Amino acid sequence: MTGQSILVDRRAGYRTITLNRPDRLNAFNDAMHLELRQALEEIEMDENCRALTITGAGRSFCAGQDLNDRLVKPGDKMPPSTSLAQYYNPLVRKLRVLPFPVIAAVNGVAAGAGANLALACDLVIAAKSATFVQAFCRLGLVPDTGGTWTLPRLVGNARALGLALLGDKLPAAQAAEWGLIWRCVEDAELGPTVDALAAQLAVAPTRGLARTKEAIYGGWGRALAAQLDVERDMMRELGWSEDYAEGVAAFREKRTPRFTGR
Ligand code: T3D
Repeated sequence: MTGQSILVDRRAGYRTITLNRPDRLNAFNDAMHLELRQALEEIEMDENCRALTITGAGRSFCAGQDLNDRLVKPGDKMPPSTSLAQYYNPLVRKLRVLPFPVIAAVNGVAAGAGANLALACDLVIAAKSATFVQAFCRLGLVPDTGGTWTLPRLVGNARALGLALLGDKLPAAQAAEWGLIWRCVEDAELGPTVDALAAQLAVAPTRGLARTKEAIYGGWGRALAAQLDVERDMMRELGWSEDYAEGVAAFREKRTPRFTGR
């Protein structure tokens, strides 16, 4: 699918979504939300898609909500926003349940909901020149798109609060050092690194990876004893999978496995 606000590129075994409103630093308006939602629904239904990358056109990853859609005349009251219920929350939920890994390729500034969209992805790779900005505090808002949940879990309360209360730009290298993201690479290396990773994931045992992300995210809300039960149940299921049989056979035959994702 090729829309105006997002571009979807079909690669061998994976798809790439590019947020495509570069003149607004890829900030979200309703049209972009709707196109993204439709693309994700189509991608989820595609059995041949085993990884997804999300990036931004131009010099930004995404600047969050398009604030031009929120203009009010001086003295007017801002109408209550429905964007979280309508768009951002379903978007995060969808990314979390997609049955394959999602990579954020953060090519430039990621601000507000754009920063937390990146952090809602399973792997975040950022260009060295990219920055992460919890811009909400400059507007009198609270970090959304999962930010209040994701940030303290990734970097602890001290850093989460520093980022959320001050709204400073966090450079990608520091984000990687703090464990907020998986990797920071030279700008010219971002595309090739992410493509190689997505291609690697597209031939990986996808069903096992889907259960892995489900177990790790779900585990944040469970006690160890309950998590052990989850692992047991998932292992029982995956023990019958074609990919497990293939993985064991390939190991014994000292060859590269040919995983199908089943
Ligand atoms: O109401 C609701 O729906 C609630 C939900 C809220 C979710 C949110 O995401 S709230 C947070 C919204 N986002 C922001 O507050 C970020 C605003 N942008 C910035 O702080 C800065 O632009 C950046 C730090 C992202 C980048 O700074 P810089 O200096 O590199 O670029 P710039 O010059 O500020 O921006 C370039 C252009 O993009 C500029 O337009 P112009 O002057 O060239 O015509 C700027 O206005 C535009 N732009 C940047 N961010 C947004 C935007 N236009 C609309 N909405 C934006 N969010």
